[in-house]
Amino acid sequence: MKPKILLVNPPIYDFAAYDFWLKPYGLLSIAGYLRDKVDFKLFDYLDRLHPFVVKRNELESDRWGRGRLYCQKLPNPACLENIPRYFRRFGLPRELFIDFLTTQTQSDFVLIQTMMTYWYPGVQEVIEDIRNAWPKAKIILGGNYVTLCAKHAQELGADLSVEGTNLGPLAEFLDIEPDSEQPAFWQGYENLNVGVLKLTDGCPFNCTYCSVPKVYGKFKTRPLEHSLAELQLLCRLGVENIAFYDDALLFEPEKVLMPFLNEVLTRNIKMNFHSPNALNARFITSELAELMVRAGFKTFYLGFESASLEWQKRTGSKVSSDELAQASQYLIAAGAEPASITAYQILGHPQTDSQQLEASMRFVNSLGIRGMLADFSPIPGTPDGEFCRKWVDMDEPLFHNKTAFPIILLGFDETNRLKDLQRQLNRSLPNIQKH
Ligand code: B12
Ligand code: SF4
Repeated sequence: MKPKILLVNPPIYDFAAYDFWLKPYGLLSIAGYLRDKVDFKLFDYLDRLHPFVVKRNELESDRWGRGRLYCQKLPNPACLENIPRYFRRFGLPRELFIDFLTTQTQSDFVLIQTMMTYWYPGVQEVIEDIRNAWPKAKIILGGNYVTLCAKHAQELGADLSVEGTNLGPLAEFLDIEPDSEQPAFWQGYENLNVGVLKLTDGCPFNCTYCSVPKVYGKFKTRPLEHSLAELQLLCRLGVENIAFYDDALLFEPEKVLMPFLNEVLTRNIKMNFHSPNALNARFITSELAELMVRAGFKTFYLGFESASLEWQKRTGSKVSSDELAQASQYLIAAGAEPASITAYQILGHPQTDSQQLEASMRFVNSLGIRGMLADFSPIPGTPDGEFCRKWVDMDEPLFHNKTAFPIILLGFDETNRLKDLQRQLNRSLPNIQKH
């Protein structure tokens, strides 16, 4: 008999959360690798097509499949009680999961996705409910929080924590050999309108605030046929929007992104593509911009962070101001709407003096594209995250919270002033729409 596995994407405990094409892609990929050898069930607390959410039409999706998550207000956690923002629990109500557990046959294993390090209270909640309802089930955690805060995660009481990308311990624990040629288990959803793809792993840069180089090692491309098969599966399931979760999607584009997009055109696949995880403007040539627009890219999020040369050099020189300007021009010339091009800039980075954030925001605005402040989350094990021990206890992941840290560093008034300025600058752009 096949083992039974329940897959869970936990609720989020945070000051803010929005379904910005959020899918538990690590968990679905693992389930895909085990397909046919296991009986799966999926409970995704963040699924906005779940009947509970669909009934509340105030949570409708925007034209690219994003939208607000159902939420309930909570008191701030004790260590963040001085942060003057409302703390909430985002995702399906806890009772729905408890009902689900009491009406289903027990699974042998429960695989839980972990994501942002400071979202661990959601993982804790799920573990508690499973231990109460299904005491015999073996609980397995994997993903970003487990990888970055391994010691902390071990204290949550799971039976196995799969750190990083090595699936050996998982295969051994389940006694099943994963088949990494298989696409992710998208069939776990009854209704699906948004999918995710990842054509590459890792990144060739070494930014001082980022964990990717350490976790993934050398940049590698994934087999093109694998990604195309997964794209076809998503098309068959009726998906209209796909977000790329790559860290360096545009690096060596002739090896993977360009052949992938050429196939999309050859096969006449109509899909809206998005890049929420930031593209590197350095690699956008006029040819690549034209291909991306023609093949269906609708939104372009570019990682910029600061126009200050000193700050750029200090943090890894991933992109320069000229490269951002050039890339914006190429994208606009290729037919991208200027309002669909957004440059992210870090708010609350510890080298705040050299960052010259306000001047950088004005520079982005002068290019005629949108700016977006990406609140800084200090990550343990990175040079900048370790430096933040000066202000917060980095061994308590709640202090990595991206809403809290800029307020702790810059103060509430300064944080609000910069956010207001960003809104004003964006409103000053002609024909601006929400993208
Ligand atoms: C996609 C992504 C996002 C998406 C959202 C993803 C989601 N579903 O929530 C978007 C673009 C919205 C996003 C936003 C942000 N992100 Co982000 N994001 C990522 C990214 C690129 C991938 C995460 C992911 O889905 N991994 C899973 C899959 C895709 O990876 P994989 O390699 O195939 O997985 C393998 C293993 O990890 C393992 N595995 C993975 N999951 C599981 C689960 C189980 C059960 C098992 C057994 C194994 C397993 O098996 C897989 C196969 O080998 C990571 C960087 C990275 N490369 O990990 C940053 C990362 C997680 N993000 C980060 C940051 C900083 C942010 C932001 C704070 C940025 C900002 N300032 O706005 C925001 C926060 C949003 C919020 N509301 O708080 C940080 C982490 C911060 C932290 N403290 O945890 C990371 C690590 C990047 C970095 N800079 O170092 N992000
Ligand atoms: S370019 Fe992006 S993914 Fe690569 S190291 Fe820098 S921040 Fe991380």
